[in-house]
Amino acid sequence: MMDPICLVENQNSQLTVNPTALEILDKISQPVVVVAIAGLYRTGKSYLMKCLAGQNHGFPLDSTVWSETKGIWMWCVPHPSKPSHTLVLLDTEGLGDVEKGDPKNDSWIFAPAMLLKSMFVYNSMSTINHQALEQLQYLAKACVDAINSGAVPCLETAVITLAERENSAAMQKAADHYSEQMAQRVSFPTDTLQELLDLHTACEKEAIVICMEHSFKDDKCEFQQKLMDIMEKMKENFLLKNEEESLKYCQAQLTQVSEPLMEGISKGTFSVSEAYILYSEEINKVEHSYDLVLKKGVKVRNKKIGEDQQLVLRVFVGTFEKSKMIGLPVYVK
Ligand SMILES: Nc1nc2c(ncn2[C@@H]2O[C@H](COP(=O)(O)OP(=O)(O)OP(=O)(O)O)[C@@H](O)[C@H]2O)c(=O)[nH]1
Ligand SMILES: [Mg+2]
Repeated sequence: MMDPICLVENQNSQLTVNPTALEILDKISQPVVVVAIAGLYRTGKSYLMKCLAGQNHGFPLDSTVWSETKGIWMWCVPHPSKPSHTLVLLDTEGLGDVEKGDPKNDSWIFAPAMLLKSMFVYNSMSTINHQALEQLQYLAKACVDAINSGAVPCLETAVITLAERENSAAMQKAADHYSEQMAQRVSFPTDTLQELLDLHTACEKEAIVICMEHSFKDDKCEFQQKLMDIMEKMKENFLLKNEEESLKYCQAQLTQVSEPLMEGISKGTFSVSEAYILYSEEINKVEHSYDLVLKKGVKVRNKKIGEDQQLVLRVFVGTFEKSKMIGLPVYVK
């Protein structure tokens, strides 16, 4: 169990948050009950907090008449009666210490304690006296005024900021999952476009579940919609990559299967009288070999010569038809 730690420091009327204390709060994954205590100085607040924590040691106590606790101190302990809950105790600097001079100091300490707590204890010695009630009323008013003037971030703003931070992180986590899974599961090029679209749908579903699990108060599904837009853009890129990979593969295969034809051309095989027959035979062989190539992907070959010029194997037919280019096209389905 940790020792108490200063959460908000108060030095020369300047409040600063201790980053180490924030890290401790960040690491708490259990639900928390936050109890804050305020009241006049030297009235036993720290002592009461120590009793709530069920400890013999804890927040600094002393027997002088000067205020001992400075700023806001935090103590995280297991909740004594709620299993799997953390009790966060916030002990505040004593109010009304004339030595501190500026009474504004009191409301600056009181306001964050009021904002952070789920239960607030106003500590008063013996019976609750009129002065204590007036003090509480004054402080509550000062706190509300500060919130309204924007000087202190109000709880609603804090919740919105927190939700935005959590939801952005949830969206990023989900988008990362989508791109990682797509990269892992898709073997480019896919045999069909549908195969790729099916994988996209599966990864998209998983990403939405992750986003919903980690988001917080995304009532209007704004972050989920942003995630959908991000994934749509990523899908377009995967579709393009699939086409590029298929095209590359087809080109390489076509070059390979047409090697004998190209060799025939360079040897002048088609420069004889029956060149056209020989040439047609070679073209048929190329077509047949190319038909036998597996897993060509989304780019496939059109058997009709000269229809589409997406991918063209151009052959120069020597003396048979000087300067005529004949295309063997491949096109997108
Ligand atoms: N007799 C008696 N002494 C107490 C009681 N509560 C606290 N004390 C003592 O009073 C002194 C001040 O108590 P703290 O708990 O430090 O008071 P505090 O309100 O936290 O003081 P600041 O932080 O300075 O505002 C300490 O010496 C305590 O041991 C109590 O109920 N009875
Ligand atoms: Mg104290």
